[in-house]
Amino acid sequence: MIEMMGTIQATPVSAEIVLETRNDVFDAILGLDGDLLHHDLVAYHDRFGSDSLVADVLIPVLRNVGDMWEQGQLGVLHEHHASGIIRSVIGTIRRPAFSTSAAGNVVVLACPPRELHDLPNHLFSLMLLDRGLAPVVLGANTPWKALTAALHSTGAVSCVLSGVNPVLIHRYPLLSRLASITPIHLAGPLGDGVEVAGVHRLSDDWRAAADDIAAVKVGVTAAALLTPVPAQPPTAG
Ligand code: B12
Repeated sequence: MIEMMGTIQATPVSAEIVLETRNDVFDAILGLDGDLLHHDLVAYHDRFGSDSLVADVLIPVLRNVGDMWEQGQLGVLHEHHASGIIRSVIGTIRRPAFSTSAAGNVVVLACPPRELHDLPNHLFSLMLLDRGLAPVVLGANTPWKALTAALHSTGAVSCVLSGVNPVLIHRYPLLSRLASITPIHLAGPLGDGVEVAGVHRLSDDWRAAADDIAAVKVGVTAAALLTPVPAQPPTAG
């Protein structure tokens, strides 16, 4: 991979390698082979970057794990074990936060109260880092008050909320308040059917979704530049 102007250019990957890696990763999950799983994911990331690791490999594999768990072909132990390893891989490959200046770049990612599926928060944060953004991941089960405080204190250009349950449908006043602080982006089934001004549904295509957040940042920055600075009152003397 090469780094250009704060964004990562990864080596293009063939469909064959993607399929092969998905199978290897899936086998490592079935075999509870944490070392192999960790190794395969880090090696793939080193060659092909975060977008491909997340969108081409991990999301399809996680979905498969969920389907097989539902059908009783795979145990809760596999789901827990795989989640733990994936979380540690994310920690290993995450570029140091200081490589991106936080000012004007922060995106807050969170799951609402009672939502424990926070891997998408962490995985998406890798893709945002590669787009020159500074993700702040609050993760699972974030209280609304804590989220509000985080949006104020970071001056976030966007807030991404994700989850598997469409629980927000009854929280319109709360969403409106959050959207008055910064644009809100909903991802996953959590966002189904929500229609609130300032609240946007992200695409299920992870690359398109990450590009949309990067575009929001550009829009917010441009708006700030275009906003006329109020005239200063004349100073005495
Ligand atoms: C890993 C996992 C867990 C881990 C979570 C670890 C973690 N820290 O995240 C643990 C073990 C904690 C867990 C717990 C539970 N889980 Co679970 N889990 C999963 C699994 C395998 C992956 C979750 C995930 O990351 N999904 C992300 C992707 C893979 O999901 P997807 O459906 O393909 O999403 C598509 C779009 O919606 C979109 N999308 C989704 N999220 C996002 C986010 C962004 C940013 C973007 C851009 C797009 C996007 O992208 C995909 C298409 O490209 C799923 C299987 C699945 N299909 O999701 C089950 C699943 C979500 N779990 C399920 C269940 C039932 C549970 C439990 C209730 C089990 C239990 N009895 O305890 C608890 C619930 C805990 C809670 N209160 O939240 C069900 C949910 C059914 C439902 N709709 O209610 C699923 C679908 C499994 C199944 N097939 O039944 N789980």
